Amino acid sequence: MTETALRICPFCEATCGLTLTVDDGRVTGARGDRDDVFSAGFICPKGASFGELDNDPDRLAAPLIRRDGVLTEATWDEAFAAVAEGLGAVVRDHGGASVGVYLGNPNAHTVAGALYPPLIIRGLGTRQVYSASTLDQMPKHVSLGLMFGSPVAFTVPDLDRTDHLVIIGANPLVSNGSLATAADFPGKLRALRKRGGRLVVIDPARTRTAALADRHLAPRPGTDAALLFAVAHVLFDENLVDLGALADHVAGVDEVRALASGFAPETVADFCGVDADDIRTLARELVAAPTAAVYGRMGTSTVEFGTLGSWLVDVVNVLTGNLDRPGGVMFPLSPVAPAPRGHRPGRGFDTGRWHSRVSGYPEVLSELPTAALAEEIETPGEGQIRAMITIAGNPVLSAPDGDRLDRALDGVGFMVSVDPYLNETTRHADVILPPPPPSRSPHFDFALNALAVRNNARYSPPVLPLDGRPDEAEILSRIALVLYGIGYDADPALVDEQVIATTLAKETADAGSPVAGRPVEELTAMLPVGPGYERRLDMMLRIGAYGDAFGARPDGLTLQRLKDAPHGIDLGPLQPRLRDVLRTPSGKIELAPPQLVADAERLRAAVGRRTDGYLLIGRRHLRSNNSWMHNLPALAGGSNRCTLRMHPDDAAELGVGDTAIVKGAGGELVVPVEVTEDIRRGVLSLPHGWGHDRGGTGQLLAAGQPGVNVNQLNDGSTLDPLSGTAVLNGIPVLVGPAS
Ligand SMILES: Nc1nc2c(c(=O)[nH]1)N[C@H]1C(S)=C(S)[C@@H](COP(=O)(O)OP(=O)(O)OC[C@H]3O[C@@H](n4cnc5c(=O)[nH]c(N)nc54)[C@H](O)[C@@H]3O)O[C@H]1N2
Ligand SMILES: Nc1nc2c(c(=O)[nH]1)N[C@H]1C(S)=C(S)[C@@H](COP(=O)(O)OP(=O)(O)OC[C@H]3O[C@@H](n4cnc5c(=O)[nH]c(N)nc54)[C@H](O)[C@@H]3O)O[C@H]1N2
Ligand code: SF4
Ligand SMILES: [Mo]
Repeated sequence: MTETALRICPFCEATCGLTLTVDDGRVTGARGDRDDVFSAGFICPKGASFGELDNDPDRLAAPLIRRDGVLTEATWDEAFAAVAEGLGAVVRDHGGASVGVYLGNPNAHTVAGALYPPLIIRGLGTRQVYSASTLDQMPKHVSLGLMFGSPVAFTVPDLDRTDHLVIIGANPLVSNGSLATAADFPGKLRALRKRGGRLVVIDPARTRTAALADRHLAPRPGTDAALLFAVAHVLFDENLVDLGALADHVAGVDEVRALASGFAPETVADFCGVDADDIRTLARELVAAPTAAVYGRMGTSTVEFGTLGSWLVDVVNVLTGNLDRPGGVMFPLSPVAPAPRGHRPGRGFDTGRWHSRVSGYPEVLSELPTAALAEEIETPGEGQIRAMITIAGNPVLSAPDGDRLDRALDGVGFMVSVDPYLNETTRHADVILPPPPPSRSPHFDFALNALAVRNNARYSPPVLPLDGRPDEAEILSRIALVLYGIGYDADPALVDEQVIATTLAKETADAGSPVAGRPVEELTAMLPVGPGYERRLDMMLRIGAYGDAFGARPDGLTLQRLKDAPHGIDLGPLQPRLRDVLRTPSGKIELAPPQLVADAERLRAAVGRRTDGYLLIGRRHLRSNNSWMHNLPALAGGSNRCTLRMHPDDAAELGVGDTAIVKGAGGELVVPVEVTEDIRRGVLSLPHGWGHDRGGTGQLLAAGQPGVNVNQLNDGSTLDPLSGTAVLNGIPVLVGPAS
């Protein structure tokens, strides 16, 4: 029997609504849901492959336990018992603080990943917490925290209304957007140009996004912070600064003026590889446009000056009066954000409340740099990592120096991985607990709604039944039960009910809350009968910004309302809301936080550096997703390949033919070469997530066309100091013909 069902796509930040075709209990097709309030029918090749991914025969159907050194299928009860025993022993002998946790990217795309890992970390009481964030967006968290007092006060380009968009180091035509949740990013860029707006792209490669732009600047990798400082310089120098409505809400303008004075376009032009005139034009055009938004992503983040660059993106948005106004960059309001409580000065934001044991890296958002995970496992002494929990991550491929991490994980006392695949990382686990495929999982965008270019609320319940296996919420809850000392076989609902009780106690005691003073039992009794994650979601929606305040605002959101609107509820365009967002002690935007002012000195010193030599950058592909979609026939073929792109003049000069050898601080690789004019001279690009040739994995198709692991070129010693983020773009390499 053929049916259709709606399901939000969990494969990237665009969160498209899909219409799945279901035949006899299997997903056999996926198309864009034209009635989805947010995506209006958009879909990409990954979403269209939903069925193939859901049904991939290499997905683990049952848990694996290591027996006599070999991972073998086990029952769920045996697997949880093994986790209880393995983790229990390490916690008993060395304490919960000796357990490391690594959280990978898909945690941002699952209900379970949003709700349960914090409870596991709290249950352990560990500071050995690592995630994909320090391979990705951590610099943005730090700059937002320092400027606005909240590390999650994301400044998102108002794509639908802006007149002038500057994209720096992002390729949304391929990535479909990141830290700016927009279904059909390509369509929105075309619409911008159609309505007479302009698109500027700053990227060392002429990407698909750059090809669409009115103007493309191709800087040397790693130099955007200097370029943006020069833009600020021009704004001051030519009297173009206009804070507009922000004028009374900004501190530190004079400090920024003083700092920027050292970064004239003419001073940085060689370092950036961009003409001074082009930088001046960039600045003038930003000011001339009625509204403008500067948006930076991976290329401004995972670089040597990542936090400085992320900060300067918003410095320029502020100096041109484009922050918090329609057409500029704005703060989304998620349906699970707490109901705004008006302006209250906050405690601000700081990092370095503790430091990593071996290299002394500062904590950032209670995390340590993933680039330091291997040394924390390997180095003996008090606080050494003795056990690992990985959830939805593949750091052996995604983090620097995978060979070292591979060895380190091999030596860890006990490891449990929650992951649907046996891959380069999970092959080291003692127990693998596979979550069910997406068709059997619920979806709500806890994280990404706070990044959406239009406010909205959508929920997908599981499309298909669980068939006797636990969902990921239950898997993670049972790990939490072990750590709470309650026992894995207790009722997992206990975990959710405890969160509900604590949250409502706090909320009802807060005079600013819409449920202030109400009895907790009364509110708890109003939550729906159903899975714990649904009860928590309903609670969050009801005390949230659009919520029904448990009946006090009868028109407000509840989970039932979302279920009754399967194509979603549109909550309107982004609204100015700076006063609600600001949590700095001063109550102002801190344009010149001391940590950033100090770090600018490091940049100033770099501007004089030699600019010869090759720099390596990354590249994404439309039919790939980090390391874990190379196992699907529909996505793995054709141009989705692990090749080294280089400029023809570089290839000719070096005598490089079909194959090159690339050497970096962490190792060397022999790679097939793709010569193209679409990359700046002196720059090479190689995608990440490849290198599926380690053996002992269960992704057969991927292993058959493994590619190479670009992160092996990187020894992980170079981090953006303020955020602990690994430098993945703009790493110096040597390249030559492979003999
Ligand atoms: N050189 C270089 N390195 C990079 C990058 C780069 O641009 N260049 N990009 C970095 C970035 S931005 C990121 S986000 C990281 C990603 O780093 P990771 O998150 O460590 O790696 P992924 O490849 O995304 O691995 C995701 C894992 O989640 C599993 N998974 C998929 N769906 C589910 C699910 O529903 N539940 C669970 N529990 N598991 C699931 C997959 O099987 C896979 O093992 O890589 C980083 N590494
Ligand atoms: N199809 C597909 N979609 C994805 C993913 C995927 O693997 N495949 N991964 C998802 C994830 S985890 C993330 S975080 C997002 C990332 O989303 P994006 O940031 O949009 O994606 P990237 O392709 O990494 O874009 C980074 C761009 O920066 C450029 N660049 C590199 N170095 C520099 C530099 O120093 N300066 C400047 N100005 N530019 C530079 C690169 O050439 C590249 O075009 O994509 C997500 N979406
Ligand atoms: S753009 Fe992203 S969310 Fe939309 S269908 Fe593709 S992978 Fe899914
Ligand atoms: Mo990412």
